[in-house]
Amino acid sequence: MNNRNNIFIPESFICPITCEVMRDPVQDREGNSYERTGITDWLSRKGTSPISNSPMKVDDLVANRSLRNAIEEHLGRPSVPATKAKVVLLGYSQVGKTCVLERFIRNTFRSNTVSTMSICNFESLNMHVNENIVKLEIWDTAGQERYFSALPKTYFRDVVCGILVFDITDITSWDNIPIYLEEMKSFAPPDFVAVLVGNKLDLGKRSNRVVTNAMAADFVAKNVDHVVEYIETSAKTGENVNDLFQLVARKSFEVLSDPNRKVRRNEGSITLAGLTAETIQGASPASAKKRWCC
Ligand SMILES: Nc1nc2c(ncn2[C@@H]2O[C@H](COP(=O)(O)OP(=O)(O)OP(=O)(O)O)[C@@H](O)[C@H]2O)c(=O)[nH]1
Ligand SMILES: [Mg+2]
Repeated sequence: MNNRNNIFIPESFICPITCEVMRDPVQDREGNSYERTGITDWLSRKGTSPISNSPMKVDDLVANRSLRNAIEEHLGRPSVPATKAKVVLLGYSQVGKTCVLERFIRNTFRSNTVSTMSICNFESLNMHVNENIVKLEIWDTAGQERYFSALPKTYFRDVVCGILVFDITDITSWDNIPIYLEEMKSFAPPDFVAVLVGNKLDLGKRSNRVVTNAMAADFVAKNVDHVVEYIETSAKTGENVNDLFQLVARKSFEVLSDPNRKVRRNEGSITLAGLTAETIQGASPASAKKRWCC
């Protein structure tokens, strides 16, 4: 039992290495949690678990978000107010949008999923960006056209960051990426950022890859106004999934903390509930050009 500044702190909130309340807990394969910096430093020197003494690597560690949220909840939420960022997952059906989100939030993977049919799935959690806290509100969308086209355009109104997901082994999913970007350009605030994600990296390693790094890099280069980075993930193995959302939190925070943001959002025309005059007046170029590969 711990008592710091008259607040009761359960043992499970204390890192066994640093003996401090954990801010960024990570979990090993045996289910033990540690403060990230403490265990990283320990492993670089010893290479074994401090609890069982068995061999352990930094790669064996995964973020323990539920514990972090529990700690923050217990301590009365973070002292720094969170900046809220609406994030939307977009991409063709079956590319793994729901699985990537599940991997990040619950650290689980299902090999048989049901296609998302609504826009009701959203997850929210706090992420640290240096000393700041960004509350990511991550909305999953349906990739199937009949459900996606039913998505109200107001849905994009306050989106700060789009995660454009394709499957590196599926060319159709790649061919559809520009459609999602156009959709965001038409309906999201003008300063939105997008991260391009090539998912199913585990399959690509078995020479099934059809979308190359060069193709993705070329797309980013041609869309630098919005697409800020390309990252490859595997929801199955978890590879780069945490890095993806850390990147999303960082980029979202950059957008939201830009002092010129408000000015830019109102630049040149009226904005009605986040929609620009161009959007209000005419049909979007995206919807005119829309081509779905079914
Ligand atoms: N091998 C492998 N399979 C994956 C990966 N991510 C998702 N899958 C599989 O791909 C299928 C589709 O995953 P979902 O997450 O449901 O795809 P989605 O993009 O949400 O699909 P919609 O909801 O229809 O838009 C499932 O069978 C998953 O198990 C991955 O990284 N590697
Ligand atoms: Mg889905």
